[in-house]
Amino acid sequence: MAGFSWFKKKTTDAPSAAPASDATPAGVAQAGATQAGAAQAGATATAGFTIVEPTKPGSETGASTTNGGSRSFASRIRSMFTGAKFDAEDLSTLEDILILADFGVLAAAEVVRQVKVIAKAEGASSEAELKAILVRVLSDALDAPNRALNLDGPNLPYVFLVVGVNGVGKTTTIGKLAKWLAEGDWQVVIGAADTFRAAAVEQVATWAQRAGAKLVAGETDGQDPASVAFKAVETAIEDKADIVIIDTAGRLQNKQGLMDELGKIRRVIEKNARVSETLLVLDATTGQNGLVQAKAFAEAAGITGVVLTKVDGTAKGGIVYTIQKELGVPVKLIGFGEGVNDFAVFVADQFALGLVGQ
Ligand SMILES: Nc1nc2c(ncn2[C@@H]2O[C@H](COP(=O)(O)OP(=O)(O)OP(=O)(O)O)[C@@H](O)[C@H]2O)c(=O)[nH]1
Ligand SMILES: [Mg+2]
Repeated sequence: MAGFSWFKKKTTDAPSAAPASDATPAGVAQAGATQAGAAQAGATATAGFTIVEPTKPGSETGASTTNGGSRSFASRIRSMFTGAKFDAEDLSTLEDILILADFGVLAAAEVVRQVKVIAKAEGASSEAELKAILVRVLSDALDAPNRALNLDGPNLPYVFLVVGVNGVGKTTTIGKLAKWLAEGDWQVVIGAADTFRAAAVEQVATWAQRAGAKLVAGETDGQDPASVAFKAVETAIEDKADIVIIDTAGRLQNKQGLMDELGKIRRVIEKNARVSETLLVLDATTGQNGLVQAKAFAEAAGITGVVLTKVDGTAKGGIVYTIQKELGVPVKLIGFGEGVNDFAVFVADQFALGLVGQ
């Protein structure tokens, strides 16, 4: 099945997620429009905040040049078996490959056990047959019922809080996500609540412009991030916008003060709106350390979904399995490049196919 579906906004009073086909959204027809003077046009300063009005997304730079616009991501995942073969007679070699692919020792043993049981029942013994069984085992294990982004409920705006350690791809993900939602006709406001460094605001502003999203930023470095989140929600309510996405500063999971700050941001948002999603962004190349991060953020911030980024790099992907098994938190989105389109909804069977390399 295709790896990507639009959350096309319904034109009813109570918006809800309606994953449709891979149809090209209306907004895409606008590609090629110029962005003359877009950067600062419409920027206004109101009592301690800068609000930058969106301009129509154009054909500009962020677009992926690497995947031809295709949203299929199986081919972008690094196969576990590149350069490695396993012995169909002795599945301990498969177990080793799974461990090297970041499954962790217990998970690898469990996957091999299941493959063995099915292979025996079906009389499968060749490497190709066993790989096909492995795909089935992995895609069944990775399937989760609550995979879709929560764009439901009668009250707008839906607020997405995006959290994670430094440099994992939070801001890039927000840019991709905002563009994708905007193409599905959702009106998006981005809150630049990473006030830690000035460059962070510039970076998210560039993404907001690409995505056609309104940006709400603080006026001074180090401004209370919760105040920016509050203002972003307030602005979205005034605008009757659909979605607010809050960018936060990267923080190490063992820095208690910074983790507590996430609680404060959430409480402030909740004065006026509900947090629909708290998305933890994880860099797939960090392997099993991702689980340590996920546990800490789950505890401190109550995460509702994981975004796995950099799946295009040296990532091995097995961490997805461990996180879902151990935390019960679904991987909702994956990022596989730096371009605005290098982003997809996680689809278990595609991911399994990519991992096994079929
Ligand atoms: N290859 C690849 N690079 C990515 C991906 N996502 C983000 N990056 C790159 O990773 C780097 C960090 O991305 P950011 O979006 O700035 O990460 P961040 O989590 O916002 O970082 P901080 O705000 O500093 O904590 C940038 O160079 C991005 O271009 C991805 O899916 N694949
Ligand atoms: Mg950032």
